[in-house]
Amino acid sequence: MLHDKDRIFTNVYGFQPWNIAAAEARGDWDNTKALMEIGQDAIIDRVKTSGLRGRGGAGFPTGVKWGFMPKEPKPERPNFLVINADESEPGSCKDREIIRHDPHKLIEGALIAGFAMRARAAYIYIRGEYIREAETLFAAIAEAYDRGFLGKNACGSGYDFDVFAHRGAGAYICGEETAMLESLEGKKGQPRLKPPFPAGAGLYGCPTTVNNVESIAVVPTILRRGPEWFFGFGRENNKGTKLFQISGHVEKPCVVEEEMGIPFRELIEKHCGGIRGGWDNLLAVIPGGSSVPLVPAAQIMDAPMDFDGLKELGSGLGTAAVIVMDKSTDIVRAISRLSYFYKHESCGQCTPCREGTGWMWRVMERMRTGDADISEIDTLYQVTKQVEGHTICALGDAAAWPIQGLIKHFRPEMERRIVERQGGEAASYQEAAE
Ligand code: L3W
Ligand code: SF4
Repeated sequence: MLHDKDRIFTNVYGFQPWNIAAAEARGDWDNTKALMEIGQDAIIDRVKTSGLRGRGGAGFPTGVKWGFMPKEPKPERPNFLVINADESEPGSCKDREIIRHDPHKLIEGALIAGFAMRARAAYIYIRGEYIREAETLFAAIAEAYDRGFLGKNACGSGYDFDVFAHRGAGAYICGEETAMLESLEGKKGQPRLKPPFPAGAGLYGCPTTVNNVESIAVVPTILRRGPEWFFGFGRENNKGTKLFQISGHVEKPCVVEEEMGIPFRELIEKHCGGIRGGWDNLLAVIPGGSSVPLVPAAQIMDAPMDFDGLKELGSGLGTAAVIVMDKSTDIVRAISRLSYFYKHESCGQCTPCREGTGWMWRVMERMRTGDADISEIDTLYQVTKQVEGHTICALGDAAAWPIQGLIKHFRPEMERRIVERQGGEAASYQEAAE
């Protein structure tokens, strides 16, 4: 169980001001120069030792990713750090709280991470709709420059480092790392084929690491408290603490930092006051943001909320955006609405996604109303399989997986609607859910 003293984000609810004086009182920017004096490779080694895995959805080991960056960048081809604050995943709202209330953790983390990777500068790409958050971020960066923490000889370390914030313009796809690089370069935000990965050819063709806000913001605390401290939380391969964002049909939706691997039931009981209408009223949960398959109530109860625990259930931790749905939810309509989201946000450059997302949404709408044919459930599933893994970026997979989860766990409900629409009889909605 995580105690308050173990929490990294001590101001996540904004009980104290975000400004630099309050941040310093919370321990941020405390002799950052000494942290940098550990040395660039030693910082990367400590991040590897901590077990930190990327907090943006994919869970790639952060220290390993940093290790891909050239150790001796050429002056004409500098290294860059790009911080992904384009938080647009439905259900995801943790990076917003960091930027609103604890922006200096992110900015100090940018300096340390950028220094470790020999980066010339960091670009923080912030979601366009985060207007107030962007204002806070710009102001916090200005404070850090005023204090000499950024810019030439940052923190008196002898290292020159700039941090720029860049506002997005409302496209979900710009949260995909290579679309973000295109967008930063002033082009249309469309994902690039990988490889090459950004570490080989990223921003302006230069070596670049793209990390999520939370991944960067935890780094100063990990270094101050020691990698073993962070490694002490969670299960093997799923270490540390994590911001969970719980929305939907719980008594008290919230964002909370907890230990990785906390069982679902404990997370909800401890921080959300339980399920609306009691545990018997739980229908299903999307545990990691809209891009991962749902998990039915019976399977999620005791599941460890981490990368491997949720993978074993055929789902994923993603950004730890936990969307809770009780039995009042029209589950087919909910997934159909997500299908519309992916259709709307597809950048359109590859055929399986451009055509497939529209096709899947239109069939899902007929599933919702019961106007489809039962045989189309299998056809729909086959189409999701044709999209999955056959596109340039993960948006195609993200559009396919929620539908696959629906078919896997709620096929009787899909069939019931069709049968009833045609005047027949079928199992009740509750029976279908079980
Ligand atoms: C060098 C290699 N680098 C992998 C790097 C790669 C990237 C990271 C992870 O998708 C998921 C997606 C969403 N050499 C490398 C290498 N890398 N192999 O590691 O890469 P990847 O491809 O596994 O994932 P991704 O493209 O980053 C992220 C899911 O997250 N998601 C949504 C997230 C939404 C937000 C948001 O709103 N803020 O983050 C939720 O589940 O569907 O599957 O850096 O370059 N050999
Ligand atoms: Fe664009 Fe979709 Fe292809 Fe991704 S999968 S590159 S969003 S068309």
